[in-house]
Amino acid sequence: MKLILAIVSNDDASEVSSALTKENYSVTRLATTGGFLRAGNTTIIVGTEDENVKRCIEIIGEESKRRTEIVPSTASYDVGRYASFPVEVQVGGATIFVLNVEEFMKL
Ligand code: 2BA
Repeated sequence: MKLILAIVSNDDASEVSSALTKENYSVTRLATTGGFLRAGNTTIIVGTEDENVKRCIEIIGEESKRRTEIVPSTASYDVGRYASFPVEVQVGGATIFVLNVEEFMKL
């Protein structure tokens, strides 16, 4: 058995967990914070048999693809004057750890 820890963006967390649940994976979601950006993200925990790991990672990848979005940004160019312009930002993606599970029990 394996334990999969997948860190995904908050925007993708619902789609990832719904898609996993639909394919009968048991899922736990934790609200987490990235150490570098100090922004919220979501850690998804899945315990599953070895033969299901590949499909689980596929689903996470499908629902959290790294993509570019255009967002409005504001810059100050003079005292009290601001200009708004669109900037491209990278969103999505997943950081995944797969761990061996020594024991699994439900009491
Ligand atoms: P990613 O590498 O895609 O990582 C996204 C989030 O995944 C991270 O959020 C962190 O919460 C988690 N994560 C990634 N690698 C991990 C690991 N080896 N162990 C535990 N958790 C891990 P943040 O820490 O806020 O990082 C956000 C993004 O900032 C990263 O995206 C990366 O592109 C960049 N970054 C992170 N650390 C950096 C550093 N020391 N220098 C430059 N850029 C960094």
